[in-house]
Amino acid sequence: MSDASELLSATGTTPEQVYTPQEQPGWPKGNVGTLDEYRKRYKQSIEDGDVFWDKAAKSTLKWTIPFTTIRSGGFEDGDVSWFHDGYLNACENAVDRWALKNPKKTAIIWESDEPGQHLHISFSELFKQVCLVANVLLSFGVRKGDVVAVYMPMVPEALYAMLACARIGAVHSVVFAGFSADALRDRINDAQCKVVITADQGVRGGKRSQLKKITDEAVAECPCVERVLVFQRTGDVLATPFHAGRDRWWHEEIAKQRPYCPPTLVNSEDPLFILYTSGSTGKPKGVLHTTAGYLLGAALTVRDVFDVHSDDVFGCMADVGWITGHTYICYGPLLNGATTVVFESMPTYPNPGRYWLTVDTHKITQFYTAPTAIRALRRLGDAHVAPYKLDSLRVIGSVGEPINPEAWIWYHEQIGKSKIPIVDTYWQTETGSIIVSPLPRVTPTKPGSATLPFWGIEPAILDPTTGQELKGNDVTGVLCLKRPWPSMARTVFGDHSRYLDVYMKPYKGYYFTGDGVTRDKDGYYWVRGRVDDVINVSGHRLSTAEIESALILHPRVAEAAVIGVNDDVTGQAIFCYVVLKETPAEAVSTLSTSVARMPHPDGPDGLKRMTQELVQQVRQHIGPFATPKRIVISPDLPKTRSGKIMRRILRKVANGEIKSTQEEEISKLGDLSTLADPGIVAVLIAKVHS
Ligand code: 6R9
Repeated sequence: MSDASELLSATGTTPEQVYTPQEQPGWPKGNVGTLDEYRKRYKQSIEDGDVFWDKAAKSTLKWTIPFTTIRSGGFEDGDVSWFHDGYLNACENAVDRWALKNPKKTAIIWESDEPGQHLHISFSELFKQVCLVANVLLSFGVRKGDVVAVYMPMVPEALYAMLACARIGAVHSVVFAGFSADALRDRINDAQCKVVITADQGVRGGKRSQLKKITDEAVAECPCVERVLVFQRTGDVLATPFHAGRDRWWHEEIAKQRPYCPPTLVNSEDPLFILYTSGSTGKPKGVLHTTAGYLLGAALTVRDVFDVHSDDVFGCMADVGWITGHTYICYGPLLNGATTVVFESMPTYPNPGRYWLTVDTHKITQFYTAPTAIRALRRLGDAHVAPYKLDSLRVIGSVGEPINPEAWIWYHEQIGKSKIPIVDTYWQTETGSIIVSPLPRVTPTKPGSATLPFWGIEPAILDPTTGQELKGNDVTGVLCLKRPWPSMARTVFGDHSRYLDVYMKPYKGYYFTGDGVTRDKDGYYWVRGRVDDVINVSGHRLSTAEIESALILHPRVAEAAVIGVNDDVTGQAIFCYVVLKETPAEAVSTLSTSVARMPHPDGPDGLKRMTQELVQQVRQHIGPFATPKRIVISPDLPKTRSGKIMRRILRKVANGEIKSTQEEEISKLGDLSTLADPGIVAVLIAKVHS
């Protein structure tokens, strides 16, 4: 955070173009009618929060035992609770209500990796499948409060697994299927999962991933795991290891069960799930969400930010392994009784028209993706969009990172045909659901701005150095929230003091998001990106410390510093500076065998091999999505005399802001007088830019 002021001062100016919403013939009446209505309801949600949330919770969710208390606790001790004497079941809310009312209606459309292969799953079928899996989990001894790891590809069974946990009051911990065995192992052990649910293989972009093999590798170091439940996605039994004592096949287990399982009575504040996310330190945090407040945030944002009506088909292209998948593939759409799309493939498979083919095929009404996908598709050209009608769309959304105006305008013109509103939705794993966003057909939009806060969200912009709130418009600082909201994370699993340290303590009395933000002259919010050591690669949150820890595990690495560099497609990319241990050639053979095989790192071949090994090291420790873009092996890092790495130097050199050692370039680095060895700057510039 020490670099926050510097990061914020580097942000650009705000373009002024405003897009005013237009009414379209034939569209249903919006859930929020006008900007005045938004302002009125927003005002009530802040000034008369108890009345607002009481009504919202009662009209949106089905309560088994209604609540009488609306909110208690606060940021200071991190003891926030909402509706805490109420009881309900998340699965009953997402599934049973609609299975009873409209059993034949499609709950899930599965678009498989191969175009043309899709499935429609009705609410009654979803209900049955979820009950079967819930009974399987009960038969494995899973009980209320137990944590179940879910390591699944994008198949409906991933949702069945999550909802089955919710049904019996178990806590799901979904681990993105792109994570490596090491990362999966750490997450399983942290939450002491007894059961892991996975698949034989994943299929994406025509390629298979070995999920069960990876799970086996992880579970070999997880003494807590008693059972592994394996769904057959490909049925390639020869390629799938199976340990008869511990493993069970999904299809065999559900065949033994009754397709009804009563929902467990769950308190509003009982945990619903844990989701690990990267923070400023190397160890991922198990962000814990509870039941009622989370469900309310998911349901209301789908209804109002996406203007969902009951016959809508909600197409969120995220992966269930991330918060966006939890809230906008699984819970949010289903809580509204809408149809949700589970998309197994990728935007460019088998060609860059895949998203648009999917929209037309399933008549998707709300389409939600990340700026990185929009930028990549824009680059590939408009010809891939041209063959598609896209006339079912009513709202298109963006999430995960700031969207640059060029990408916004392309999305608006090419996908939105210059008439469909874009919702640039700002939120985080910790916020549970969207907190700043336009409302479609209501809020005038400006490309690149997430615009205005959602119900009950009171943003505050603070000066990062003094912690003073910057009131009024035309201010830039760090984004904090002033009051608790229902879907906020309640703790970090097993480490409440870390929760307090990261979110509540940096600015007393506020929740700290970790993002920099500008409030412009119209009161619109422009989220600038992280001011901490978190980088955002293709919308995936990664901690620089976590990547550094992975690099340091390599026997030859003495030190590593990782920073984010700007990238036209992925937003940011991983740039690593690595210092090697002294390894004289003659000493190499005495090190571990993998090291002994390597040539000495000083030669060009040695350097190339070393770099490849380091890339591999990060992929193996975290996952392929964390592949570094560049690794620079340097004799040292720029450090202060007290030994602190001066990251701003590394950042400026890597981003090409400083390319030569001419005095006027070097002066752009600011005060270097605290550097222990000022000579290192020229060495770094030469390494990076020669
Ligand atoms: C939902 C999600 C959270 C971080 C967040 C911020 C960035 C997300 C954004 C955005 C600008 C948006 N972020 N949406 N920045 N505009 N519309 O992405 O959760 O993975 O926890 O990441 O993503 O930096 O702090 P998560």
